[in-house]
Amino acid sequence: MQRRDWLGSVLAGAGAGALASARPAFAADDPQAPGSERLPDLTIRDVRAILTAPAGIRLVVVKVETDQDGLYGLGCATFTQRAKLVAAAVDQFLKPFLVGKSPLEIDDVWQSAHLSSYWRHGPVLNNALSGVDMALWDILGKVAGMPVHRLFGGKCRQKVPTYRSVRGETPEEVEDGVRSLMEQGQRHVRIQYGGRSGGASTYGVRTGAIDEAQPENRRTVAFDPVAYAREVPRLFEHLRATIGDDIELLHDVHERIPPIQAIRLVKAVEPFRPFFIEDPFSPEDADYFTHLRAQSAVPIAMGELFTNPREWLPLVTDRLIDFMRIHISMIGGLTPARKVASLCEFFGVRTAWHGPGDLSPVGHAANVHLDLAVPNFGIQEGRIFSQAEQDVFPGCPEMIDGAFQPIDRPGLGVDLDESLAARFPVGDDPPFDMHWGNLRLDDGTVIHP
Ligand code: GCO
Ligand code: MG
Repeated sequence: MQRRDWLGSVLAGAGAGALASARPAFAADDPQAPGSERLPDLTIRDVRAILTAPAGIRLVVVKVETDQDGLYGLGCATFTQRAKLVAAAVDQFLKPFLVGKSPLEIDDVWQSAHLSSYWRHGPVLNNALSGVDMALWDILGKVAGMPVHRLFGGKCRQKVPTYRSVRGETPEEVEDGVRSLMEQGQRHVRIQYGGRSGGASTYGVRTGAIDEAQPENRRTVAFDPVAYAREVPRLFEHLRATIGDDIELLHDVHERIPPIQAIRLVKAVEPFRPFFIEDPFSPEDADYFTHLRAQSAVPIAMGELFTNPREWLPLVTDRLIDFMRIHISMIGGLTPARKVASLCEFFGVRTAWHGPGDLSPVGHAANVHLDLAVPNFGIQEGRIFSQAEQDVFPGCPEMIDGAFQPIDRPGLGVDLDESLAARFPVGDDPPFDMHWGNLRLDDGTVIHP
């Protein structure tokens, strides 16, 4: 029956004593009724972890295959520091738990898999679950012929503004980096200060050289929190003086300095109007946020280390942070992240999902779909994907003029070429990235990485 006729009959029914006789035109379980459940009866046939490192960073992607040939989903499960542990959790535990179940009962799969280990909310199991969860949203989008952002209610914006990072050993070096990103259309730039030798990451002021004579797992990176906390406000001052106000500046403290020094640093950069200051404290020191809030109006971003709702609930409901920086796979994927975004909406907190190099293009795509669909979007950490990444992951999010473009292909819109992925094998965990657990003060005290 044509929709028009169906409506006509309903209205006619309504005309003729609607209250008494508006019998529904279709029985509740009539498969012919418009919009009734005509999705295929699918089951999960296989769940597999795929490790690859096209940019030299260990990535974990989960592939969920259905019993319909060629219909599969991909999800990001990247916990780069413990990639092989996540792969084991997927292959040895989630696969036997999920094979034979429906891929379309997404939240039930999430809840049951989450509870299946009894002990929960850890980064390894959360990432394994995230890989499956994102893959199920990918499958549903493909079945429905819709991009995931449409399943989330459709676009609230036409593109996803991003920020990218620059670092340097001198203010002039950082200034050059900011200018080059501005030429590429970036209006938000994260500025980091610090040396890089032997793998030390983007953060902090390095005082000592790397002791190359030491075996890898005992090499330390020296860091001076006092010099760092003194230098960063000067960096902001230099950039405001040389580049001016026509750029949003962000900075990541990366939870590396004592909380009281972080409060002083945040207050010291306040005159230079940072867009946000990220991770001033570690999750363990979250009670300092009330003290910071009482002394400064600098926007605060927090969350990449969160794995448990107990970590973000009080910070959001007490309005102690302004940007939610969660790494979506660390909390279990899109299903919980959507709920966090909705919670944040009611407390004036905007999203700024974690988007580093140790997130696969599938994970970046998941960020973009959520960024397009939530009303309380703030900013997205972005990056440009290398040719190798684009070859291994056809459909990588595209950056134009500082913004990720909408992904309007069904599902998450990113695929994986497994034979190419195999050309970038992941080595043994970990090759002791220098500073994870080896960042120390001059007196040898180990500090947060
Ligand atoms: C960021 C982060 C990262 C992390 C990295 C850890 O804000 O992008 O702080 O750079 O250090 O993801 O593996
Ligand atoms: Mg960070």
